[in-house]
Amino acid sequence: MNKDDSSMPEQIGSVDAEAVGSLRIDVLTIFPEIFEPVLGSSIVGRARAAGLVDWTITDIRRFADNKHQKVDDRPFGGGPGMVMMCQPIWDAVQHVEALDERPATRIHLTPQGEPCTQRIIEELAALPRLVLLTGRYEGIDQRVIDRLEPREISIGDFVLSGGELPAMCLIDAVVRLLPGALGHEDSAGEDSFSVIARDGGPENQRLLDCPHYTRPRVWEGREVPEVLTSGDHAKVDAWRHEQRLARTEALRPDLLERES
Ligand code: 9D3
Repeated sequence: MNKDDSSMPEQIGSVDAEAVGSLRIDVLTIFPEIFEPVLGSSIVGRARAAGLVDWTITDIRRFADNKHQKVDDRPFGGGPGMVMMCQPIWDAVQHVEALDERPATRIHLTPQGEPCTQRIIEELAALPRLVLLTGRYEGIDQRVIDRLEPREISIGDFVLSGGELPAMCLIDAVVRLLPGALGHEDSAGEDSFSVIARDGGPENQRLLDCPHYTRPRVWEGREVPEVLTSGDHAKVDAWRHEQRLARTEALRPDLLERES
């Protein structure tokens, strides 16, 4: 378990993670226990073991100023639900930011935020440090948001019960872009939504991925497209690019109109 305050970058083999510019992420939440099982697995966990990223998960309740560890209260003006109070959140942010001298980019995961895109993820992956603030209940008292001035990000126009899953989505998307995080170096460049620069041309569009096939060559009477078994790599590349364009035109024409 990676507990709060255990934030020293690890030195793995001969690679000094600090020297190559590792990413530090601090998450503030009232559900700290749900992060490690997800983040500890797969690419993100391996990236941490390799020293490319480190994170701390901090329980906002630690900063409650009352013995009941209460961090929410009833909304002024009435209405259903509860609102997260200013003081515990302010104190938690001050605490985690003091754990490291690198400047932090504050991010509040909220349904009101800017819809997340791969372009935003790429921006975040270039930063040294992220502090992610996740809300529960009806949200966070606006005054502490106004004082913290975080970047506000949503993961899409659907309603979740809190910002924890969005924070984990963001961390997964950012960490897999860190140099060395993926086994196959080219994998990230061929993702759906990644910028295509084919033949070094000016094309700067985010396309959907092409279809993929593996053995057997014939399954239940269904054959793999012949070009993929031809051994002609140039033809395979051209076919894949056509498939990406055709799929994007058919399924997501909005991606072709929007500037990346
Ligand atoms: C159902 C309550 N809504 C008002 C009628 C407001 C509301 C508050 C808090 C709705 C959802 C949430 C919890 N969601 C998040 O914190 C959240 C979120 C999301 O719900 N969808 C997409 N991205 C995000 S980022 C954070």
